[in-house]
Amino acid sequence: MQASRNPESKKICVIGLGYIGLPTAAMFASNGHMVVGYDVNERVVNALNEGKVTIEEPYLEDLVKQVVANGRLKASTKMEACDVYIIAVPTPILKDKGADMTYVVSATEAILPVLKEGDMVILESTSPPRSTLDIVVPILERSGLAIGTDVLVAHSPERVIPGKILFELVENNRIVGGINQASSEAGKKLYRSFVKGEIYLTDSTTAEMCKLMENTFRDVNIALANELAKLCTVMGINAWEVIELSNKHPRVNIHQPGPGVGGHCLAVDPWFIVEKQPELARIIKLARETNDSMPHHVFDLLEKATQLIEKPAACILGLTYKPNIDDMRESPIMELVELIHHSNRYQLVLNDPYVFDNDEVISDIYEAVKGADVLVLGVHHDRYENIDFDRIKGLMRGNTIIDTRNFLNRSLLTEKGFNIVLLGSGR
Ligand code: SAJ
Repeated sequence: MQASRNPESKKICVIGLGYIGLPTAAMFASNGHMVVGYDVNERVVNALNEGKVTIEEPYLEDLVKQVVANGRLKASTKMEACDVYIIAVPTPILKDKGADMTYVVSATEAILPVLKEGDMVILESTSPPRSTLDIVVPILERSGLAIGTDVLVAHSPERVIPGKILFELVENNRIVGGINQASSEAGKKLYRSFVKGEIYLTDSTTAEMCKLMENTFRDVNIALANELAKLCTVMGINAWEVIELSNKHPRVNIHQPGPGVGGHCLAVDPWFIVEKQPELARIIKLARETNDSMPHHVFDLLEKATQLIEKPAACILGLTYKPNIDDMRESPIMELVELIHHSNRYQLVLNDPYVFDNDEVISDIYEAVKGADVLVLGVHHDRYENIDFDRIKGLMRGNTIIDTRNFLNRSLLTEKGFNIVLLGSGR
């Protein structure tokens, strides 16, 4: 790998080539830097070196192909000396709802043998408050270098939404929280190479808390919508209408109810705050529990709709954690699938245009619905917009559709003879 002649150009190592690390690596590589993507997974490394990506994200493969072909990005399972190390490894949630920081620890330890004076280390992984100070810095100190002067350290949380990652990496505002002013300034200069949004400077612990609170804000608001949905169901009101009309108020923005909250962010990050202050983080915990209850709520709707059928045949449309992506992480629909299996009552078929590696999935929707007593619309993929319901009607054994997203045209389908059960509606 050739060093660039541009004096601002750095040799950057991005550790962890997942949903965030890979697009970030490609972005730095296409903006004047030489990038080494480090990952312990050989499959990911080999694929990248062939210009292929292992995740589905619009425009990513084209960008990766380009920067691999022009030699600005390569991947390796071996750590090599660079100027900047960006840690973008997963921080999964443990059974007790605490953050599993093992990957952050091993990523930081992997840097140690090659760390030298003048380097910078940035933690991008979503982490509980004080992780940069209490986990990353003490490991780096084992190098004998003066952390904060010889080596600068910052936390700069990723804030991009799957499906729009490349756009949001550039356009979103960014926070850089250094362990001191020099670290913050250096981080800002680095991200400026591709970020067009504002870059705000703060300390590392504040940056960690900002990231967690952004996702918590969304999770709590979705919980409020889900609570409203349950209330409306028993009170004979339509929650979707309540939300639409309430949101006409200039200072109200009620979120959308649904079958639950998935993904590796909203369903996880609030727990990292609860972990630190369980006595104080009461609304945050209750919101998590409310959203986690939604697959059970949908299961109850299903049970009610099929109570007179001995061995009901159910078909679920949409399995991913949100529409138009292939990401199954923490998908509430998979939790629903578990509940259905556990009940031992149903014949179950799954359908999702983005999911292939599941034996229960029948890709052709018209095959999948054959003989079904009830359909559950779990995720509103755009590709479901053109479903031929006249054809579906002829293929199903029953006529009930549970719509968990207010996606279907209820009056039209009722006219066609379907029984539409809408989550959040007591009407
Ligand atoms: N959902 C609802 N109702 C809503 C909005 C979302 O039920 O009104 C559900 C979705 O169906 C999905 C889940 O919430 O299951 C999460 O989806 P999302 O689109 O809200 O967010 P993520 O998890 O894909 O990405 C979030 C984003 N955070 C915020 O918008 C504050 C993104 O900017 C973060 O970078 C990302 O988390 C992350 O990596 O932390």
